[in-house]
Amino acid sequence: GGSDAAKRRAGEHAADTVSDGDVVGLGTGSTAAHAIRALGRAVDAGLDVRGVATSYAARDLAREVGVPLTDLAAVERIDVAIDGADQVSDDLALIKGGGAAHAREKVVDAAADRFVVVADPSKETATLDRPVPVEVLPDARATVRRAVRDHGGTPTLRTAERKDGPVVTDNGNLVLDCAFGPITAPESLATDLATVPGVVAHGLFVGLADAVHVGHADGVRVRTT
Ligand code: DER
Repeated sequence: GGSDAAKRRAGEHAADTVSDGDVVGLGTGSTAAHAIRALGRAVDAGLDVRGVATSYAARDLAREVGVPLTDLAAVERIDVAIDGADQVSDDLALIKGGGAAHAREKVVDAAADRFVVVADPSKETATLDRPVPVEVLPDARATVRRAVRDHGGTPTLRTAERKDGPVVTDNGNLVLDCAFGPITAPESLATDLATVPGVVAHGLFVGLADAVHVGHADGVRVRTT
C-alpha cells in the first residue's frame, strides 16, 4: 500500500474530528491503526471516548494505547466510525476486506452516524476493480464459489501466510477473493453477492462512507459525496 506518512496523516486527521464523549468505531488495518494511536494520545490528554473494535487486531491495539473499549450491544449509538479501505471510487464506494475483518467492520461502519474512511492516494480509483473479499460459511465455500462464477466472478480461497491452509476470520469463516474486473454497478453486485446463501459478508461498501480523508505528503484532502 501507500506511504506510511500519508496513512498516518489521514488517520490522525480523522481522529481529530472525534468529540469528547463520542463512541468511536475502531477500524482494522494499518491506516485505521494510526487513528487508534492518535485517539490513545487524545485519551492521555483527557479526551473521553469509548471504542467499539472491529477485530481482534483493533481491540488489542486499542488496549495497548489506552482507548477504553465497549461493545456494540452496550451502546445506544456510534457517533463516528474510522476505518480504512482497499479501494475508494469517485463516488465513495469502497472495497474493504484486505484484513478479512469486513463482516464486523460493515456492522460498525454502517451503524455509525458518521463513517469516515482513512486512506492514502494509492487507494483512490475512478472505478472499483480489485477483487471483492467475500466471507463465507466454511461448508458453503463450494456452492458460493459456483454462485460467484455464475455472476461473472473468479473466486480464489484466501490462504494464510503463517498457517497452513485457508485464512479463518475472527468469526470462524473462510474468505473468497472474487475478481470481477471493473465494477461499474457496485450496488447491484453488492445485492447479488449478499443474497447468495452462505455469504456472511462481502467487501463492497456502497453508500456507507460519509467522507474519506486522503493523506498526502503535504496535508490531508477531505472528500465527501
Ligand atoms: O480490511 C479492511 O477493510 C481494512 O480496512 C484494510 O483493507 C485497509 O488496510 P490498510 O489501511 O492497511 O491498507
